[in-house]
Order: sequence, then structure tokens, then C-alpha cells
Amino acid sequence: MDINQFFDRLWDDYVAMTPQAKRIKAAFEERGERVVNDHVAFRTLALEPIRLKSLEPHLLAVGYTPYEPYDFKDKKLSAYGYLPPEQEMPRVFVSELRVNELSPAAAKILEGLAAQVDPKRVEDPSILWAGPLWEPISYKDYQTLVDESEYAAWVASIGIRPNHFTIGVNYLTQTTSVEEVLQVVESLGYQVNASGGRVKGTPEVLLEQGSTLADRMPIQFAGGETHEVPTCYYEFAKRYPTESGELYPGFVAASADKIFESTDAKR
Ligand code: OOG
Ligand code: NI
Repeated sequence: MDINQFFDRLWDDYVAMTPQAKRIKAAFEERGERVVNDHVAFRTLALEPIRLKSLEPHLLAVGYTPYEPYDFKDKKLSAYGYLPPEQEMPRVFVSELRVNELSPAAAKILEGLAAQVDPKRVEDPSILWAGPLWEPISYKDYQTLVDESEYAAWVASIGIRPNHFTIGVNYLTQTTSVEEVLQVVESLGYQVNASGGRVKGTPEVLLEQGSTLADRMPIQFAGGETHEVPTCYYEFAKRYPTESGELYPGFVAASADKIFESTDAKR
């Protein structure tokens, strides 16, 4: 699979889960802008057979280079940033939940999900837009997870698939700050994640970011019950040049820590 096919599949899955993204992208295009993705992000569990390390080969296969690790102590997450093989292809951010740091009750729920995944399935690149790879969990277990780790609840209900795409604000010609972009997004009727401030990061840390609050969608839980849960969100990122003159290629952990909250079920 070539990298363009790869991202087409990811985008199709993403907009099916995130109708706001299609509308927001179209609105910027109607303003005459070229919408280029800064990065795409994935979430998983640090459990066999779906660990970050097991998903990584699919990124390497389409030309990505591992760049830098990140640690999120309170959220119990480890992450890695990847650089694209070509200009204007998105960077990639993959995180995984250190399940062994959770309570025995939460860990047991998640271990039950990972145990249902056939390791062979993980060898196909479509694992990255697979969605849930397990039977629906009970709504009670979902709530147990929400109380302990919003991230855990998200992965359990939504599965492995793009968590967000990100508009590269550097490519825009009319709304050249993240705050201006957020105002356009709000004018379309979407809410912004204000955790840690509307705009996270500063020119000094070479990256400014903002995001919407995730769309919500009814999904099926065990026993055929359906409940609305947060799905995916859209992010907006502006990069500043480093001393070498290249745009800063990485992520900023303190900002990312708040961006994760764009999918919180409890607001
Ligand atoms: C990722 C949050 C971090 C960034 O660009 O720093 C992030 C997530 O919500 O899975 O996207
Ligand atoms: Ni992001």
C-alpha cells in the first residue's frame, strides 16, 4: 500500500467518525485555503498484541522515521512522534496507555479486550483504521474506565483508528494564528477544547495548538444498549522555525497533555 492510499483510508475512517472535520475542512477551502495535514494521531493500549511497537511497522513501511519519545506521567501514557518521508505529508503521533499502572479493576477490563485480538490481524496495515477489535464492553465497565482514565474509555469504545487529523496553520493565508482559526471553527458552531487555555504552547516552545471538542456518536455496548460517546476531534497547529530555519518537527508534551482531553466524556 502506498502512502497516499494509506492516508485516504485513514481520512475516510476519520470523517465517518468525525463529521465536523469534513465541514470544517470544506469551510476553510471555501475561504480559498489549501488544507494540509500537520499530523495524525493514534491511541492504543500497552498490551500484547496491540502495543505501539506492534503498530509501528506499518508507519515504517510507508516511509516514516521515529523521531522522539514523550511521557505523560499523570495520564500514564507513553508516546512517539514520527517524521514523514516527504514534505507536506503529515507527521504521526502514536500513544499507548501503560495499563500496568492502572487499578486492577481497570487493567482487567482492558486485558480482556486485548486478549480478543488475533496477533495476525495486527500485521495488516488496516489495523490502523480497524475500530474496536473486541466485543462491545458493558456500559458499566465503560464508566469504570471513564472514572479512572478517559483515554482507556476512548480506546475501549472507539478502538484503533485515527484519533485526529490536524490542519497545518502555517499553510493558511487568511487566518494565520491558531486563535483566528479557532474563531472560524466556533463560527461554524463547534466547541473548542479550553483545557489549559484555548491555544496551547507559545512561539517560544515553537508550537501552538488548539482543537475542537470531539464529535459524539451513539455506539453499541454489551447487551445491545446504545450510548453516546466522544469520537474524534480536529486539531490546528502552527509551527515556528528552529535555529536551523526548519520548522520545529516535534510535539510539546505539556500541550499534548491538554489536547488529549478533547475526547473527555465527562465535561
Ligand atoms: C493525542 C494528544 C496530543 C498533540 O498534537 O500534541 C496531540 C491524542 O489525543 O491522542 O495530539
Ligand atoms: Ni495532535
